[in-house]
Amino acid sequence: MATTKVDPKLNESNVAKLAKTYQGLTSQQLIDAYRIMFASRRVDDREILLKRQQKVFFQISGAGHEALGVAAAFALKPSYDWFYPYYRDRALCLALGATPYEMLLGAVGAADDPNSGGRQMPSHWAFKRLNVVTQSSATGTQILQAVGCAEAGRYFARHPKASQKAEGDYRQFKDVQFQGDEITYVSLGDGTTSEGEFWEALNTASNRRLPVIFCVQDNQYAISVPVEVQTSGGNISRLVSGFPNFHFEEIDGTDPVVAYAAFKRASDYCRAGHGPAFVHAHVIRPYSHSLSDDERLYRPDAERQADAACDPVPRLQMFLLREGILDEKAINQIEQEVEEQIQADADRALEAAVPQPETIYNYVYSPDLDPTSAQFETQPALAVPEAAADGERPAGSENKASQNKALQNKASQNKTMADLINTTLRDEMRRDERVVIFGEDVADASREEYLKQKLIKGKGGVFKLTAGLQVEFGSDRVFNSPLAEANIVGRATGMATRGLKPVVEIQFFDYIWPAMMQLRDELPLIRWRSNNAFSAPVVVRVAIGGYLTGGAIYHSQCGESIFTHTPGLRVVFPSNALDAAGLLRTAIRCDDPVLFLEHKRLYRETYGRAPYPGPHYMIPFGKAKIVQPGTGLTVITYGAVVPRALQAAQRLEREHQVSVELIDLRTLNPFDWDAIAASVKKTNRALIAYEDSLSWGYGAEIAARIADKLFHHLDAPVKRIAATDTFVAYQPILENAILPQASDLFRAMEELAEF
Ligand SMILES: Cc1ncc(C[n+]2csc(CCOP(=O)(O)OP(=O)(O)O)c2C)c(N)n1
Ligand SMILES: [Mg+2]
Repeated sequence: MATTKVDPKLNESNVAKLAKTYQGLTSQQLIDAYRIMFASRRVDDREILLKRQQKVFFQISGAGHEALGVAAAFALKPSYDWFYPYYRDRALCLALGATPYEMLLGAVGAADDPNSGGRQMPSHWAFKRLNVVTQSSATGTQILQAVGCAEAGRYFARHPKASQKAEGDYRQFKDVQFQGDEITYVSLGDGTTSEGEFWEALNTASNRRLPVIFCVQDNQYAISVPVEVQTSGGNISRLVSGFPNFHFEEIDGTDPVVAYAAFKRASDYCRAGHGPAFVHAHVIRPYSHSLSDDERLYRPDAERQADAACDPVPRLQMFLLREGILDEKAINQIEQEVEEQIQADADRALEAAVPQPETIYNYVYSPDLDPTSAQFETQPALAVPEAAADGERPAGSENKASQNKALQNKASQNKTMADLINTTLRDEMRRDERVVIFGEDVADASREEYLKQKLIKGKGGVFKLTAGLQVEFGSDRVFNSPLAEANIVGRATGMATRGLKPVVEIQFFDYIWPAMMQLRDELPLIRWRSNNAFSAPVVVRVAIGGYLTGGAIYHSQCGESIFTHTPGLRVVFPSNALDAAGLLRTAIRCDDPVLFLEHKRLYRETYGRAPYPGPHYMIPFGKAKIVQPGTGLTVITYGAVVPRALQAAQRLEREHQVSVELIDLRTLNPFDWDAIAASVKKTNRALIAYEDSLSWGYGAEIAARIADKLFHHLDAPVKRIAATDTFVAYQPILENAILPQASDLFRAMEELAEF
């Protein structure tokens, strides 16, 4: 918020006092603080009024937290440091430079609301120009993202060339700015410290000595649940005090002088590179949790009155009067100016244009780079030697002709899907210094001295997909995460928001669920909910699927439709080595978040091996592959069912002379409806085959669309074949019965052909 210099005429007798400072805060800053804190409270009050008049639709206040927010903003630098606030941080945002008008635009849901363009509730802050990053309503998801943000700042400081713009991929649209001594601020309430992600974030910030200030705003309640129920012993400071490398503060957050001093010490510590800081601030919540809550139901009057006695706004007013910094007249003048401004801002916000319904699809995906476009369509290079891809020469050979021949022979060797994924990762890391890889066990060895001393070979992933990458690119770019899936996706989201390209690995699809909040409520939504102010084009590689003979319940799961049901997330599921290479490259270069599903059974399968297609081979998303053309019926499938369906189709042709058109979708979101429609119009019969359990699976949507759009072309009901509605069992006899086999597919095709 623009602050007004105090008019010395306001209080001529006290000019001398203005020179005095309070823990480093000047009198002028305290006057500014009062103006902002008062404005913050009055914006809350105005919104409450508007809510009662049904002119705004939700209200949550920053009341009681104002002194803390202003103090943090004064100790930090807008547009330089980074901010992951939460909904009580109205005063912080105003002190960083947001305006009451912008906030009121959010309250009415105006098209020009800078936070979200009317997509999010009010007080879900995002101010791109101030480095205030979009936040959600999910308590605690911002904390790991803040850690990732701090990691990105450090990465760019160490790899400044990585920040450069480049044409032809997401970097063209992703400007990077960083400062060598920047800090990331993240705040949360006392209740939110109960979320696991809070602890995961503290652990990583501590371990990596990251410049993050964690600010816990402890108003003693999480809606109606008091702090002693959330936090064992009732004091979060006590619980976190064992984390190494931290600077700790526990303060009265209703006093701006005390809070400023604490944030100054914390920020000095972080800027100097010592590690993170933890500011535990005791504040009050003089209004109920939100306008949907009535705290009188669970807080007696006496407790509420005790809170009110610590209200930071009247407290600062008293302080200014007592110190003779302002007199009553000057205070009245400030308050009147603020009131008038907010009245004018509210009137203007109520007149502001609202978003148009036809804009709802804007920014679900990048408006700049379309991964379905021809830009992502290249041909595999014929016999490109892997080693020559980046100009390397094999050592020790003078004879160029024989050298080339040897390389070509090598290149024409068929590679597995695992090989080509590894090679694609390597090529892209060479090409783009923003690519970083992390996850569980993905490094060759975290104890890199073992590698340097050549004592060990290195691991590089439980399936060895990332083998050799740490050795080639260093531990800054390829490293192990803790065993914590939310940690992986949350940090990656923060990093990508800053312009890095994290290509992270979830070791088994079966264990993706701790990351579900990040994968559902955060990563795919960063762009849409901020109305394109922010984006996070992360690639999440996941080993998926069964047919493993003994994989059992927790190493065989599919479940892709859970993610194709999430707008904003691209979902890719290749069935062979060449497609994996081409699609992974598109995933890495594109500007959207991508869930890249790699079938474990296909990693080293003989089916679908291919020569190395060169370092630029790409396949656009949304383009199916006709595995074999046919006229009798259409089979639509993907992943490990493709080779099984092919086997069944060949048998059908042999035994019944029915030719099957086999479609491998390759990408599930977007998916190639045109290919499906063209085929079904030709064959008039459709079978959708997938490995996941039958009901509510991916095939349900395809079947429904065919029934809806192609009804008049059908000669038979649309059929599905999939796993049983159970999990996958360990004993191979059971596994075979549960997962769709070539024989099941054959029978389904036979039945459909005969209908
Ligand atoms: C993950 C999640 N669970 C539940 C909620 C509903 N909810 C919104 S705010 C809130 C209480 C938060 O309390 P606290 O962290 O102490 O912050 P405060 O509101 O007191 O500042 C709850 C339970 C939510 N938004 N997100
Ligand atoms: Mg609270």
